[in-house]
Amino acid sequence: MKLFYTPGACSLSPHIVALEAGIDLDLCKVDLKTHTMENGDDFRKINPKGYIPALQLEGGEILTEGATIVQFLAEQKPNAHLAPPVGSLAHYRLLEWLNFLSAEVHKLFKPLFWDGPEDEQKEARESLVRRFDYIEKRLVKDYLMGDEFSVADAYLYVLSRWLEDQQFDMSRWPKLQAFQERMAQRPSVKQALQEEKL
Ligand SMILES: N[C@@H](CCC(=O)N[C@@H](CS)C(=O)NCC(=O)O)C(=O)O
Repeated sequence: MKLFYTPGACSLSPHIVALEAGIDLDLCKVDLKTHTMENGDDFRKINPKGYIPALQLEGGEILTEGATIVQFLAEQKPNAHLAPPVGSLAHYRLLEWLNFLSAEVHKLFKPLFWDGPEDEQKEARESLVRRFDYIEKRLVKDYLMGDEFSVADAYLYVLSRWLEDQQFDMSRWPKLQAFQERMAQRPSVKQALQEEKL
């Protein structure tokens, strides 16, 4: 399988999950400003939506949307226990987290990364603080779903790195900081950061 990625962007989450699952990935870097791949081809031919991540499956089909890709990867290797069994309540808890991270947290970074108008940036920063205050309260155990790592943690880790990039005061969220340190110790995270040259 091939992952279309941009270093440090949301595609880092499926990259980490694939390593956790023991799935070999080819990596293809995408420049988001020009929408081109390393060979100069237009990435929009791969994903007409124009954004990463995109996963090319063995048969050539393209799967998009980070929250979907990580579930797909987890289900390829059920013995890696990266997601609870489909149909269990825990599975819906996982979907609840993935949807929250995607729709209510990830999107808020957009005006910050793409230099949106100042008032939009201010509003996004205030909303992000509220969202991460909520996450901080819910991080009562080592990981979002409890004692065990799940695919939602890879997503949260990537989003929490962006807080640092955007100079948020991380001391407001000590449990999140401890979570980041815990994640940084995982071999999958070390390897993904190294492969993305971060
Ligand atoms: N809904 C998509 C959003 C992905 C997304 O926002 N990707 C960003 C990088 S983190 C991107 O490629 N932005 C460039 C663009 O939208 O043109 C998902 O969750 O996978």
